[in-house]
Amino acid sequence: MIPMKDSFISVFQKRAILVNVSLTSPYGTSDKGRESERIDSFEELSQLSYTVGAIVVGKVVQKRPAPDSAYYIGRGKADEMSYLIKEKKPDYIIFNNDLSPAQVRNLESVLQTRVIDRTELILAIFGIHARTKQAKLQLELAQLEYALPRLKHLWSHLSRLAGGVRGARGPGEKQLEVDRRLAFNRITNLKKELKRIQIRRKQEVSSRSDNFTVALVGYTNAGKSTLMNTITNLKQLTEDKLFSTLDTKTNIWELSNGQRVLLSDTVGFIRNLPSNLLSSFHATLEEVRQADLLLHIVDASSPDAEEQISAVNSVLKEIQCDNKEIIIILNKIDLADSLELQLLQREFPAGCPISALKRTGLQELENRIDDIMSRRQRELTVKIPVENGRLMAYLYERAVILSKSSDDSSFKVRVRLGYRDLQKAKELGLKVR
Ligand SMILES: Nc1nc2c(ncn2[C@@H]2O[C@H](COP(=O)(O)OP(=O)(O)OP(=O)(O)O)[C@@H](O)[C@H]2O)c(=O)[nH]1
Ligand SMILES: [Mg+2]
Repeated sequence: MIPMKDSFISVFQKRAILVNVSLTSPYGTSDKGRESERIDSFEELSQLSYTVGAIVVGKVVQKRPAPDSAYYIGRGKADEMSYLIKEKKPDYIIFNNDLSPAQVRNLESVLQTRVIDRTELILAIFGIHARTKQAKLQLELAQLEYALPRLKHLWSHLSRLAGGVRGARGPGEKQLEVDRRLAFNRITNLKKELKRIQIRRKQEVSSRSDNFTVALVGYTNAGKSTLMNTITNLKQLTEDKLFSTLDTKTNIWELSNGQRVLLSDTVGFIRNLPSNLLSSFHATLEEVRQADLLLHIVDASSPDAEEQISAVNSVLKEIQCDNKEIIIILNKIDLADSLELQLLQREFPAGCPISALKRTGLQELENRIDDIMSRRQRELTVKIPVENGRLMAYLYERAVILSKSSDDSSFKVRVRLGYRDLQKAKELGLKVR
């Protein structure tokens, strides 16, 4: 048996000390480093911890040029933390950084407290919110990939719990080997199953390709689901917590001029999203990949709005969606500080200011989408019964006819036309095959 399930944390109502190490290289940091630096890391870590229900009893910060290879925070700071731990008696130490299995092991032996890194914390949040089969499978894959290099550590951790003896030895190498093989097999099976889901998803999405598809993307908690609910009258979960949505929901959005758009809401992004999470969630992100247009929802009331925008752009690049047409939506303008909003608008002049909650700015957003739809064209082959002269006349007027052939009862026509005209043509009886 792989000790996976039990060893994944439940931090709910547990006492936690938060640790944030800022890496401030005197020689300059990488772009990713700078991005992490500017976002209010502690605020975000607190929010992540709040989302899993932890009770924060202390905070520790450290600035250092590079992580310590053995302890990440450095041995001196780890010793110093022991005093705080004696006083606050936390159940967990939560790091805002990703730690190697060895660093976790070393820290736990000095601090005598369970240490959780950023990826494990995010996995715990995903664990709370994974409801559909697909989200659960994706999560299990990400958990296994995270746990595999840490199996030995998890085992000794479990045997400690079971035996109550600190430092008890883990399983023999043979047992570990069996577990590794089991984990590998499960990973292979999960990947196959998810690939099947992704292919099915791809087919489903492309079977709707005669519709103009729009996907909501954005930093977690920016207001994607709220916007989706507001404009499509859906009632899905929106919460002031991170990663409320873990799957994709698609619904019809009928614009006020009668145009119909398929709108998808999906999982939120975060800076330094663990890469195995991103690759596990490929099936969920299929909608984003195939969308005709992305709406990038930004929480304009957040002091970190600009950094969040660049974190989302990095993820879009990673999933090869950075060359898609995108409208930046500056949401929560009802909350935003007016000066900060002005600065943001200067930085993103094409940004569309709205409040999803108060329903303001939505008409302008619709106009922008309608405009893009009228410009965007697609090619398709259609069969038109000879007696449908109105449709044929409409296509001659509005579409580019690329080729045409006929038999006794119908015309077979290859046309290029705008999405907006496609909808009207459908009303006249055009059937897309
Ligand atoms: N004041 C205000 N609050 C908003 C607005 N839009 C969303 N919110 C709030 O922001 C919080 C997060 O909204 P969600 O819609 O769940 O955000 P999300 O982007 O779907 O988040 P994840 O699914 O976690 O990625 C909720 O408490 C919403 O009520 C807005 O325009 N104004
Ligand atoms: Mg959501």
